[in-house]
Amino acid sequence: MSIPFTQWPNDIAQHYIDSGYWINKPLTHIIQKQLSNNANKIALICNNRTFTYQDIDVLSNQLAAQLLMRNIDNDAIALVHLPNSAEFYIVFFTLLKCGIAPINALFNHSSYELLSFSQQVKPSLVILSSQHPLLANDDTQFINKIKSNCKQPQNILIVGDTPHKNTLAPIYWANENSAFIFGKHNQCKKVQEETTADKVAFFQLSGGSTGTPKLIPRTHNDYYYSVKQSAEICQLSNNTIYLCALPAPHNFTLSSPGALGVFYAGGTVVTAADPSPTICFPLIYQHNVTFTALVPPALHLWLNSIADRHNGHNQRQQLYTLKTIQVGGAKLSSAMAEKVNSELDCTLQQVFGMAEGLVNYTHYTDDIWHINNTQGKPMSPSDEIKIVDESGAPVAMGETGALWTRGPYTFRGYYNSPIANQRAFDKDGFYCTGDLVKQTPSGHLIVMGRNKDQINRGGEKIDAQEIEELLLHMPEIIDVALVAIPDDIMGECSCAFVVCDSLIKKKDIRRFLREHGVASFKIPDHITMVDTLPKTAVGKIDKRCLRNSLITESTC
Ligand code: AMP
Ligand code: DBH
Repeated sequence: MSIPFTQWPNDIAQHYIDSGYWINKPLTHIIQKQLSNNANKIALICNNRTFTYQDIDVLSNQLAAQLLMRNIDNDAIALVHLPNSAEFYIVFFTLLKCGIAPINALFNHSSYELLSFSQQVKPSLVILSSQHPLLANDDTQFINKIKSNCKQPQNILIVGDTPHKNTLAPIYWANENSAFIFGKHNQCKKVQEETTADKVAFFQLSGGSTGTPKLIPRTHNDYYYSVKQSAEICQLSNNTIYLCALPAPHNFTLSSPGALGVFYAGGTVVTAADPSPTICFPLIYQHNVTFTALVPPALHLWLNSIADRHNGHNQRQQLYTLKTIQVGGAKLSSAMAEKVNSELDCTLQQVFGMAEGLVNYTHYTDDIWHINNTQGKPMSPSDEIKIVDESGAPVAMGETGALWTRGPYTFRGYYNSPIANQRAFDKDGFYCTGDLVKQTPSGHLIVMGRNKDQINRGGEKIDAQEIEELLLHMPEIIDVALVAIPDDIMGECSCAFVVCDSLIKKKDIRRFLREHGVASFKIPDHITMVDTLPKTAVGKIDKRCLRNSLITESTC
């Protein structure tokens, strides 16, 4: 049985096929298409290890053969938790070849998030990294917990530390010590791919705003289209050398155009552990990187680094080959936008996207005002958007309203979430993005704010309700609200307003969340103790009033 998901209505699906958007090919075709005349081109560089397109194909066949020996059902789900590395992509293509749909958790997710995802889907396979503190510190306890959320037989695969040799990291079953034997030259029978392109290929993660982390089913057809269209708009070619510095599973770095766009174009992906200048600048220099994607706080670090009086000049020289910097995930200020060109001597591309689908780009041909001041326009001629006021009526051109969208790569429903879907979609299948935008006469969007209960901490999304619900489990806490407050570097950070019935310290609140295994980016940056929380006329916590009332000096 295939993974259930909300399909596009038949007539619309047929329109996407007839228009040539959905090409009826599985995502594995992105690598396959390079095998005829680009097989020996370097596709991936990771810690001085290089992998050609041929290597990716051969190694993923070998790993697939091992997985298939376990008789994991076709259409099973795997939970994957790997760092930015060659193994991330090889595992991704392996699972697609097997018809197993991955959920790629972010590497800065921790036990709380992994257990929540596994509880929701009961995965048939979990793939973990020995490099994560969860395993490095205490493997048996965490593995036992996650196993109890898995389907029988519980398959837990461990990817070991990155080797110094030019090979794949050791990969082994958690209960067996011997690693599989891989060899770039050991041919292995090609996996019989049974996948069809209209099925769920994998799940993206939603930033969330309703308490439970939600999963976004992405089909081969819709995701392949978003990759292909992105690669074309961004003019990628086999000369593109892309630095993947943000988390690899993120929709931005995977498909806008991201690593998949680069593979589609036959270029090379260089993986970086994080977007810091210390890690990225030497990689850009060493591998002649031409293209990369950043969130605004990372761009801020890069600009500071090259502004350094002592070695800023040398640093700038390391970026000599870099032509384009994409910035997205959170709103970029016009002042910072201008500096991409004036200080870094690169072309800026703004990207406003979402794991649910819709992606907007500024184009190379746009005038400088649109590049620096807008978040781009929808990438597909078939993206439909409406910008509406609180009554649902379209706003006048140039006015701010809520953004709704549907299109050939925007999903139609969260996995197994009928109640959330009722709220997230209208009767015509438009998805409510939760973003407030205005549109310029040229069709570009400017993000003005948001009407979802979320904090955008420099591109990392925090679901306010998820943290509030957890904190209410602390016996001393009787009421709590998590809100976004402005931050010079992150754009926004989080502040928890807490009402307690007995004395607790702020550090106890943070420790409580840490002990529950919550990812560290979700731990409140500020905590303010208050006697009561303001309420609206209908009795809901008045977050707008809280944000306005913030006296930041006393919050840390
Ligand atoms: P996610 O749900 O985690 O995929 O995050 C998508 C959300 O990130 C969007 O709905 C926006 O709220 C925000 N976002 C992404 N790109 C930008 C951008 N360039 N400017 C402002 N907000 C952005
Ligand atoms: O923030 C995002 O989710 C995002 C940003 C840029 C995204 O999903 C994308 C591009 O595809």
